[in-house]
Amino acid sequence: MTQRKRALITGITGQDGSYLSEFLLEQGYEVHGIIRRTSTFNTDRIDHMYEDPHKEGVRLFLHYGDLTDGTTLRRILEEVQPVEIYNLGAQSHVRVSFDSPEYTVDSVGVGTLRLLEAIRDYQQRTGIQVRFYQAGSSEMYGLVQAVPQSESTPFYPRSPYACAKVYAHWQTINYRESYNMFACNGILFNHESPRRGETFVTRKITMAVARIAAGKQKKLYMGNLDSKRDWGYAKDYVRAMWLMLQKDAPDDYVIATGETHTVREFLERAFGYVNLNWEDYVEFDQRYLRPAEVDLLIGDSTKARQQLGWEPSVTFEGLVQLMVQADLQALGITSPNATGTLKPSDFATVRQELGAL
Ligand code: NDP
Ligand code: GDR
Repeated sequence: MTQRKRALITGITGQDGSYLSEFLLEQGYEVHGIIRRTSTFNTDRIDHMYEDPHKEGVRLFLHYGDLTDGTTLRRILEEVQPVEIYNLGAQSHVRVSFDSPEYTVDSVGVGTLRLLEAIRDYQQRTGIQVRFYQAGSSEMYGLVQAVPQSESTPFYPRSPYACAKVYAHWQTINYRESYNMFACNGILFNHESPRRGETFVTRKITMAVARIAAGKQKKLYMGNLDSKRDWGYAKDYVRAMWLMLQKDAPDDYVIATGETHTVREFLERAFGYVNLNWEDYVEFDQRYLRPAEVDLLIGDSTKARQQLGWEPSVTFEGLVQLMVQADLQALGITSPNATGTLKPSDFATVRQELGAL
């Protein structure tokens, strides 16, 4: 019998970690994830996959660790003996990285270095080849140099988070070239889903739309509405991570839809889905502005499309709809038909049930 492929994921409790785990389990992998000890549970996104490890045939295992703790990373590597490692763990909020720059750089930048060093020693000692994926970001492009942004566009990072990602990107290339490691950088543009963290702009908007429609919220406070992002669907993007590690040779790839929209357009479409006018609800609050902003992101993923056979499956309109629908459903509101928009009158019953009328 051939042994199952074993993958290790840092950041397994995050949006991408949860989708990637599902995907790898479907592919027959044994999946190991690193989680952080917290005083309240942080495993909501993966609870549906988790089973008692004492049971026969279990293929998802969790280990306590942290990217700021190199000793534990080494110990987990020895224990798990993975053939693929996906480094998704990060303090991933750009605005927060201005408040907490040292910690952000420690987890995102030095954390990647710790993991690469652990892999280098592990490979040298055991002779086992490990394939490594680094979760790079379109934030690395920062101040616009040229559009659309491709693998050859220069970086100009605009936040502690983005600076740390650039460092991790170049360390990954450096380890590939210095130690012949199979190490790939994905340069992923924004990708969203109903599992997106609640303080990122798309999810903040779709949750507010559902709550406003249900009469549970009156206003939505936002920052800069002019910035443009290339938004895709997270499930499509984790497939690209895996595809990179299945190639004969390691390389770096941009993953993006090639379309860009302003935050304002996202608002228009999300509120429009429930037939509300966003301007009646949205207020400005400067605490959501960043000291330096990234104005325009639009990715050119030709290389990934040609060499990995990757394509996005969800349009901007489809993404907004599926996120609003999921947040409405979470409040017990279901759309009368899957494609149509909802009228405010459709929410009357729900409002009544919630005691909001
Ligand atoms: P999330 O913020 O949803 O998840 C981040 C994960 O990292 C969580 O599991 C979190 O654990 C974990 N984590 C945080 N700090 C540490 C640490 N010190 N040590 C170990 N783990 C830690 O991010 P996404 O899933 O959206 O993104 C995944 C990766 O891809 C990140 O590296 C992000 O920077 C990058 N990226 C994301 C893009 C996007 O649009 N989503 C685009 C491009 C890159 P906990 O649950 O305990 O907080
Ligand atoms: P981003 O995502 O910074 O692109 O990083 P985010 O959703 O936080 O912001 C997108 C844009 O919206 C503007 N904005 C607001 N943002 C938030 N969070 N809250 C607000 O109230 C608000 N109002 C306006 C922002 O200024 C920004 O221009 C995400 C993260 O997932 C990173 O980890 C990842 O690397 C990049 O995407 C690609």
